[in-house]
Amino acid sequence: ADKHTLVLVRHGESTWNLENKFTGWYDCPLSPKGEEEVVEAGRQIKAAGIVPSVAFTSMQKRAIKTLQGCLEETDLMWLPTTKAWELNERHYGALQGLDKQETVDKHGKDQVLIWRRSYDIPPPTVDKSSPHHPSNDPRYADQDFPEEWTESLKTTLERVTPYYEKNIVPELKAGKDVIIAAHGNSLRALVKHLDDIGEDVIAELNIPTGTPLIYELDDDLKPIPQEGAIAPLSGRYLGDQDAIRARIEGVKNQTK
Ligand code: DG2
Repeated sequence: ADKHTLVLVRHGESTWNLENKFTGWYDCPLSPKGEEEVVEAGRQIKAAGIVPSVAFTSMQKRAIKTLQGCLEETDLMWLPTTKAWELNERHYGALQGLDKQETVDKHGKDQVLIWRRSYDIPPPTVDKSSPHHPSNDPRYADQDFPEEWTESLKTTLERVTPYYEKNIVPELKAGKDVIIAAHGNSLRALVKHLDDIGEDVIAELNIPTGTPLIYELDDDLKPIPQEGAIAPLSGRYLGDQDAIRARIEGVKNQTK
């Protein structure tokens, strides 16, 4: 039977990850460390002998640059690449631009954890008067977003999953191995779907920056559990497993 390889990679550390700010759809670049992480991610993909034949990313430069870094190291910069807003990070509503720790000091860590990790409780909304509302950004000119905008993991999943089914599944079924460079929460939504992870369990899942996550899918595109996978994921992270666990803790500890 055919095996289908799907490479997922959260972008390398961004400047706003470094500054510990809620980012969402704000288009910040990679930090210098993030630039290094994506080169390393590309090297690991190459060393694992993985050769994707089609690529997807979001409309945000931290993911686009991450994809380019991976493709540069694997000498695959020519790959057909689709940039889709549906793979964007979860919009963080009125939290975008705020310091994560200051927000804890103001609202308490329980409330902030609800905003960061609950399945269906969204952060407060922005309206069209905010520079963070997508109607003020020309890249979304073809889209119509509600007057009051924010996203929970649930509503993020409700755009990531249909996009995956409609645009990425056909490539996998055609025998192509796929690489997707995206974001902490858009990838949490995608792995929730792939591994059928429950709402309580997904709340505990943090995805590290710049670390390729390799899924092998069967003919029905169900994940085949990989050796070395960290539950509840069936996919395995490439690289030093202790360093990866430390990176995962780092994401969690952005709000203490
Ligand atoms: C981070 C995730 O998104 O933040 O929007 O601040 O993956 O694009 O860096 P990313 C953000 P948390 O949900 O982990 O707070």
